[in-house]
Amino acid sequence: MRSLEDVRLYCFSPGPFLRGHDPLEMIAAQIKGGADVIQLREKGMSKRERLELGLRIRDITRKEDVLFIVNDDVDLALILDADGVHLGQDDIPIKHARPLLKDKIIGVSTHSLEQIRDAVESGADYVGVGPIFETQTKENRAPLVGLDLLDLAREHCPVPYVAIGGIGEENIGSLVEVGCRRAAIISDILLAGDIEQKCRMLRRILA
Ligand code: TZP
Ligand code: MG
Repeated sequence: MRSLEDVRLYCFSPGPFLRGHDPLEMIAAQIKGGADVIQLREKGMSKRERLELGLRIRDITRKEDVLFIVNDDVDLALILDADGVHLGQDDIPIKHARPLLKDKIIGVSTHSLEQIRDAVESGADYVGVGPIFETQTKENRAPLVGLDLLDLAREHCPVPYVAIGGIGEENIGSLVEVGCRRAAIISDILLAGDIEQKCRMLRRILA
């Protein structure tokens, strides 16, 4: 299995960016372009719809040796035999999720150095750090943390950390400048005319 250390490009199921396309085609294009992770993130779907899409994502990620992470739902992560789950600050705390998930990956969204430290102390396998830049994708986002928190994470975060929020072709180089080579990107990829090419280009900068 691909290790978290090696993750560069962290990608997502289409969510609101589906716009009549085939979700599996959009996911396959991201994988072809070098996605290391696919996260099932479908806030608008029923749990049953998430389960059905999740089964198909499990299938392709297993075949292609890409990590499969489920957003929010610990139970779905188990049912789908995903590689892990991603939890926000308002989701199930790690101490309750860990006994169920055992050695599966648990990632946690963080918005401050204190939250990074708490997540690591609780046993997070990786943390998301953001929002780095302005984004329209997440409703009720936390205040922007900017590149400064990535700078702090480089010094103080002992587990892999993934930058998120408003990252795209025009600013991804600034992550690398502060030593961060892991980016979670939604809209810049899913709105691209050629998703595979876009991923390839973004990943090359992180490599
Ligand atoms: N968490 C913090 S910002 C964000 C999430 C899920 C959305 C990132 O989406 P985009 O389109 O890459 O800015
Ligand atoms: Mg969440």
